Amino acid sequence: MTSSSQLSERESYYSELGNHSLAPLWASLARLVPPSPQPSAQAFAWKYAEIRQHLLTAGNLITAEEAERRVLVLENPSLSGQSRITDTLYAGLQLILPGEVAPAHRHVQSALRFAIEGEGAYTAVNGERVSMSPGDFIITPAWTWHDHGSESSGPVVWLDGLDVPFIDFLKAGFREQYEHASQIAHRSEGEARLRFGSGMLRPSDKPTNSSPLFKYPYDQTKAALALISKTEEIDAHRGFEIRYINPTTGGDALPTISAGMRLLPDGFKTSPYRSTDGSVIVLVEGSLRATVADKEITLSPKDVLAIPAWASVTLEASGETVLFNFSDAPVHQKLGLWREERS
Ligand code: 1HN
Repeated sequence: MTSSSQLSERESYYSELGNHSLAPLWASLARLVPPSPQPSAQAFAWKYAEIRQHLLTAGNLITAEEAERRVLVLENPSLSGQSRITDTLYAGLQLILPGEVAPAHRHVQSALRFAIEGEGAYTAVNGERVSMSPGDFIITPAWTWHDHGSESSGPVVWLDGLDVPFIDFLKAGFREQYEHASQIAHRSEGEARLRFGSGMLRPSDKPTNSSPLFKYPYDQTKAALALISKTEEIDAHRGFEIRYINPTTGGDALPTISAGMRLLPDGFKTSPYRSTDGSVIVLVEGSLRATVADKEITLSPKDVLAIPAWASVTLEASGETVLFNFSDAPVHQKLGLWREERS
């Protein structure tokens, strides 16, 4: 037993240590090296019907040009002020209005876009414009110039997912503004698809960190999932699932973020699943009842769900349900840290 006089002696010793920039490891060892992952993020859902009106208000208050990016950050309530949806990922919803341009820049953070609402907007990546339609998955690899614009007649919204917290942790951030608002298009739309989307590479093509095929259209994703769901056996914990890959490596489209689409048949309920990567779901079609750790959440199309690291997940579909998801799994995998548990 430690006596109260010993305890108070220790307390004054600790505060004296603090004056010399020293700290006792034994006071923080259990927190530093937990027996299992202890994310700060909580399971949380954003209802699109509620966010949409706030986004449109932003559209009345500030232009895309002035904001540079007119985005409402999906900030996990347990990480308030930190611009994170999970402990390690950034996500936000971006609005662009007819005729607007979000000016060109580049940065070392990798980004994904998942198109949510509206037709007629485009993003340009390294001189090639691609149009965005709901369900399309588009990437902006690290250090590629990118700007967005809209020739639509209404609002266009997409979700941005970035590895911002990782770059912040590493203090490795660089960023540059382009000399004009929009990039000069020096490739025609579809060039990346022709070069890298047909299962062919030139002998001189080297593996790249990020996918050179930067747009993955929803109609193709949907067709692939439909075929798989008719011909393959369903995974009891995940449903039918595809992942967006980098055709030069077979790995994930981005070096830090894995993304894919899943299909759950009407009435299908997944068995409990958890993994060390924190993840985000955007419901595309159908309806989901999700249980994440001990929280029950119902999702409608366009709603966004944050799933903390190592939280147990079950999903129950009403109607044929399609969901987009992304996570920081590639970082775990490259460091040999990734674990999953199927129960
Ligand atoms: C960014 O460059 C975009 O290009 C969106 O649309 C969101 C969040 C953090 C840092 C950079 C964009 C971003 C971002």
